Amino acid sequence: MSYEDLKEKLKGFNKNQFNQFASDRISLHRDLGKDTRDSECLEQKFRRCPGLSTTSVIIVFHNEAWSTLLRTVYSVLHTAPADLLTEILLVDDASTDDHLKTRLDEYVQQLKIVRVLRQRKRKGLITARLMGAQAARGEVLTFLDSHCECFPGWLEPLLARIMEEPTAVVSPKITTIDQDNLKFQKPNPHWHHYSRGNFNWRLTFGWEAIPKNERERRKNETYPIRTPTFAGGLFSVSKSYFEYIGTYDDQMEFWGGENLEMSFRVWQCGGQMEIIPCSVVGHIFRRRSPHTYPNASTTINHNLVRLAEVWMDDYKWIFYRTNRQAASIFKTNSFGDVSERRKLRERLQCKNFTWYLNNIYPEAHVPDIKPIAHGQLENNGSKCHLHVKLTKKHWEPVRILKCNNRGEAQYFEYTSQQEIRLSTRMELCLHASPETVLLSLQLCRPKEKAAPEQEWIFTQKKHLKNPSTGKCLTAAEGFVKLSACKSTGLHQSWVFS
Ligand code: UD2
Ligand code: MN
Repeated sequence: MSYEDLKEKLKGFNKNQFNQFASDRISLHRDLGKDTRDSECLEQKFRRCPGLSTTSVIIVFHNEAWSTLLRTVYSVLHTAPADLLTEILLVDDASTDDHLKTRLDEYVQQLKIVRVLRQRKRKGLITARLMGAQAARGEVLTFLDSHCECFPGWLEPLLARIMEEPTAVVSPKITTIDQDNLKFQKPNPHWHHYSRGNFNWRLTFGWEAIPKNERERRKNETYPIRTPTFAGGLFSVSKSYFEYIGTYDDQMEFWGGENLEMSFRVWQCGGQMEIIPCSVVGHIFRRRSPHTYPNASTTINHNLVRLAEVWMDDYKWIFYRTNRQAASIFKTNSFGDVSERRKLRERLQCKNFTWYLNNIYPEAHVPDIKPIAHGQLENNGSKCHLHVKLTKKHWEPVRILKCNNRGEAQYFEYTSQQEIRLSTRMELCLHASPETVLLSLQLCRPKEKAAPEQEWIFTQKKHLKNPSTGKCLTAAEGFVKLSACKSTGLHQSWVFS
């Protein structure tokens, strides 16, 4: 690479958080090659017109690169049967890049069925999608992000499922387009662990393997996978069902949370969220978001508090304990008015969140709504509080537990199963290793009862005693360790403050 090329590559990466330099040099019409889906997908037949409903494809964007946006558009045009595709609506969320203005308008004119709509003021993807949905003329709405590519045969299985079950909200299997080299990860028939969506108590979306009962329910690969939540960017829904079920919460701003809100709402109000593995669409996943907007982290929490207030009943307290900024948005009542959304829940006679957890996501670990004790874990002898330095990797055990007053205040909770959980990382438990005096925070292993290393008895002397080792949590020179329980002194005396 010349110096100039290198400069251009870095600039593209900074702006988009993917390799725009590479994208700009790949054909807008690239062929993804041989259809590698499961043979059961290839054998499926679909009735042509009149048969499946027609769809409007809605793509919202904010300052998307030209090549990725247009490759998304062409990919839809090349893969969707013409008689099923009413139009492609590109909804601009007030982009500032020049190439997305007149140049885009003029370019898409030659494509006939592609229209550009513009949201004047930057309000985010939620209201932009609503604008697209309102203008859409197809019977089904199909949403895509602005950096996707569709694998052959992706559209028919989505539309067929909606014909069969009009209350289904269906997502394709989302495959990765590599952010560094734009390589499209093709479906592999030996994938047996088709993943589905979940969430944790910080209300972040994640992926997981399909549990056994759902694997057994599905007779073959063409069967929909029932999913507790969806990623939210790529999906089809009947336009009339989308309206019936309450579209989106239009007071959610910019980015985030709308996918969980819709997942809870659809399930609780009688619909279903599904992933159709015969439908495959690629998406460029990025490490970081390239978007800027005022108070990014409060915005997401603002959206999350809105959804918790409407859909989660008392389980919202678990979320507020794990996310103190959300708790403060709740306390100061600064999440806006949710009365319309609550009325919607009432009007549709939706089930409660307990029903959702028991029936749709019984595999979820549900912490106590009210733990036995909660707060900073403070030592009565050295007056220090327990804290840990967390890594980004949530599955990594934390070895160094400190007890001094330098670290930020962290909250722990003492659960009804006698574990000590870190409130902001509810999956991490205080863990006594019998072979060493070391303590660590490790993934909690709850079954009916806490694992022996993770069980702590809060004694009358305010000791925290691990019965499997018979030892007590002890503050010692800035750290904590396990040592023989003593009847005198305060270094083993703890309080949740
Ligand atoms: C994921 C979803 C996305 C949305 C989001 C949570 C997938 C593959 N992606 O985002 O659809 O549910 O989680 O809200 O499931 N955009 C705007 N205005 C903005 C910000 C973004 O129009 O202020 C557009 C953006 O150009 C893109 C889409 O919205 O087309 C999603 O944003 P993203 O791609 O940056 O976020 P992603 O994929 O992490
Ligand atoms: Mn995206």
